[in-house]
Formats: sequence, C-alpha cells, structure tokens
Amino acid sequence: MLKDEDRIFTNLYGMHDRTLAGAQARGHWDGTADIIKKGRDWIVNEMKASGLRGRGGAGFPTGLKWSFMPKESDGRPSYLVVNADESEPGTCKDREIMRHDPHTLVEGCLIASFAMNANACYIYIRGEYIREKEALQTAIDEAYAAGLVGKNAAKSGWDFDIYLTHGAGAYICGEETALLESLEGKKGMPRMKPPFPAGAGLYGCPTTVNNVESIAVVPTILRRGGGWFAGIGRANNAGTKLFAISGHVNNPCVVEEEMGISFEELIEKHCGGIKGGWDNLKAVIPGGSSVPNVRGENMRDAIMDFDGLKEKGSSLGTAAVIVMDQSTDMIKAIWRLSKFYKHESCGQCTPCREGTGWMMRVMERLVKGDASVEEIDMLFDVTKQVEGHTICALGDAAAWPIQALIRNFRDEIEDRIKHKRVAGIAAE
Ligand code: L3W
Ligand code: SF4
Repeated sequence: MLKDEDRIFTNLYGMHDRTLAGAQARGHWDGTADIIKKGRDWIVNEMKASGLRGRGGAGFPTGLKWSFMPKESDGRPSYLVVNADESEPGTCKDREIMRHDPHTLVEGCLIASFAMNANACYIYIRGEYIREKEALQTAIDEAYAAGLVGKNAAKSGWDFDIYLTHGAGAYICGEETALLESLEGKKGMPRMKPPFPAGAGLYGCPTTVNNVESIAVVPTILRRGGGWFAGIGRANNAGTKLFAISGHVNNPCVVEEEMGISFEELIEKHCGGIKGGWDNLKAVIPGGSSVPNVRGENMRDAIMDFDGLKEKGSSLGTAAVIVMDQSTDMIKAIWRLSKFYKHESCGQCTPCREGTGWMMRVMERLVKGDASVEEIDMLFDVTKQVEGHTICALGDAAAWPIQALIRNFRDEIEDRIKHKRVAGIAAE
C-alpha cells in the first residue's frame, strides 16, 4: 500500500489549485535548474536506477530508451514527443494528470528534453480531450510567462520550447510512429520498425516518444532520487502507478498506488469492493482493452504489476482495470472490442485490415449462437495468423482478447451455439 508521502500526483482529484502557484506550493518546479545542472548523464543514470518502465502499455525501461538518443548532434535536431493520445478503451489516467496536475508534465518535458539534447517537445493530445488541452495549454502559458520554459528555461541555461498538438480522434495515432506521421501532417499510419524513433523519428530526426505518466513522474523521481522510486514495488516492477478502475465495482476511480498491490486490496481499498461481492466477479481485463481477459476466480490474488499479471496470462498494459460481474455477456463484450479494433485499423496491412473484419463478423455470429462449434477453433487459428504478422500492435490487440475469451469462456460459447441462446446486439 502506497504511503501518502510517496504520492507523486498530489492533485489527482482536482481538489487543490492546479495553477502554477498551486503546483509550486505542492513542491513542483522546485530546484528544476539544479537538476538540469547535474547534467545529462546524471539524469539518464538516475532514471535507469529508478527502474521506471514506460507507462503507455509496453513497459519499456525509460532510462534505457533515453540512452538510445545521440549524445552529440549530427546536424539534426532531437525531439521529445509526448504521447497524450490516450484512447485505449478503459484508460483514463493521463487525462487526470493533464486536467488536474498539468505542471508535473510540463516540468517533466523540460527535464526529459534536456536529458535527450532536445530543444523542442511536442505533446500530441487526443482529439476528444478538449478541457484537458485547455488545462495543459494554460499550464504551458503560465510556465512561459514565469520563465520556466522558453529561453534559458528556469534559469538553467537551456533553451526549450513546448508545443501542444490536438489529434483528430483516431485511436491508431496513439501508436508512436502513426503519431509521428500525424504530427508531420500526414495520415496517421504506423511505420515499419526499425528504424526506431531514436534513430529516425519526427521529420527523420532522433526522437523519443514517451507516455504522459512516464514524463510526469520524472521531476519527482529526480528530486527524491532513483533509489527512492526503485524502493517502491518489486524488482523489475518499480514505482508508483496510476490505475484506472472501471466497470462493476462500487466506486470506479483513478488512483495512484504502489506497483505490486494485490487486485483484492486495490478493489477493496479504493473501489468499495465488487458490486454484489467477490462471488459475483466474472472476469477482469487488467490493462486496457488490448490485454487478455482473466477469469474472476483467478484474479483475486493477482499482483498488479508487469510480472504479476504475466503470471495470470495477461499484462499490466496501461493499468486500466475493467471489472465485469456475472451479469456480463462475455461473448458480446469481446465482440464489442472486435468491432472497435476493426473500426480503428488503418488498413495498410492485410492481416489486420482483413483479419479484424473477419474476426468481428465471426464474433457477431457467436454472440447470436449462429455458428458451428468447429468455428471456435477456426477463429482461434485466424487470431494466430493475425498476431505477430502486422506492422503495428493493433493486430495483436485485436487478436488477444478473442484468444483469451476462447481459453477462458469456451464453455459459454459452446453453450450459446448448442442451445442457440440468442443474445441481441443493439444497433451501435
Ligand atoms: C529503440 C529498440 N527503441 C523498443 C521502443 C519503441 C517504443 C517502446 C516500446 O506499443 C503497447 C502495445 C499496445 N531500440 C527498441 C526501442 N523500443 N525496442 O520501446 O515498444 P513496443 O514496440 O514494445 O511497444 P509499442 O509499439 O509502444 C505499446 C499496448 O501498449 N497497450 C495499449 C496502449 C494504448 C495507449 C493509449 O491509449 N494511448 O497507450 C496496452 O496494453 O497494445 O502492445 O517506444 O520505440 N530496439
Ligand atoms: Fe494499420 Fe492494423 Fe497494420 Fe497497424 S496492424 S499498421 S493498424 S493495418
């Protein structure tokens, strides 16, 4: 359980003043120039020591990612790009940072950009996040007016500019290379990797793309020391983490907790328990809609970190915890996700373009029980042909929920087919 003094986001619920004055009163922007003056190597090493792993879904070590950036310019500028295109169903944690604690992000952008020799940072914010964009722009304007960003930012000797760009509502623009294409004014279609953005990113220049939460925790880590952050949670799973808990709990919420908290404690302490009690828990999607679902009875003792959820056959992902009780039609719930991924596929690679539509149509028939039992295995085979055979992770994201449905709820699918228990699909 996270101690109050270890909390990074002290205004997660917007109970306090989110302006620069309020942020400074809570300790943000304190000694920023001193951190920068310690130099790039110190910052990157401290980030490595902290054990921070990316908070956008993949969990890639942040300090290591920063170390891929060139130390000396080869004539090309370097960039930091912040991925604020939070669109993964169930995920709404970065939204709270940008709404209520935006200065954590702005200060983090300055320090991270300096560490990567970048004089400019672009924040790409989800199209639907209108109020969040306003809150963040206000924080950026305040920081410029106070000399915290701009020329000689925070009196550090480093010139730094920050730009906020609004997306247009496409999920795929949260994929880092599609985001870069969109920033360049093109259609948001993922690029082949390698080259990774650190080698050729925005306008072909060295670029690091980091999630909002990953950057917003940087100033506090550097003020308190990498060892402090590494001391929270378990080895390889360090730090505090924002969990966004939705669905059939008594009190859905976003909360900062210690990595490695048990699922039971997370739900009891912050959500007032499962609706109808633990026996009423049917399934959980623990890390945003892309990650495999887990049967309820297997979830109660789950350790909520990268390794703990891997042991459960799933993943921490974005730590968006979707709770489903016994009233949930699992086949219909996963069909709905299939529909989402089909809609959001950019269409440039065949297994995803054709596969997402094919999987959605079979799922639609399974919802109605209008299929043969043999088609369950055929559907599983198709998900395996999509998984790992596409340009970006959207193909995997479309395949994994269906694979887990078949593994965990095959009895329900077969029962639906055998008894033709028809469930309606509302027009959506
Ligand atoms: C240099 C190498 N850089 C990896 C970098 C790479 C990226 C990061 C992670 O997908 C996942 C996805 C969603 N040299 C490198 C290297 N990198 N090897 O490390 O890369 P990767 O490919 O493992 O993941 P990704 O493409 O960033 C992210 C999952 O997250 N997810 C959903 C996320 C949705 C949101 C949202 O709503 N905005 O975040 C949930 O689980 O399915 O698997 O920076 O360049 N050798
Ligand atoms: Fe586009 Fe899907 Fe291919 Fe990703 S996997 S590049 S979304 S078609």
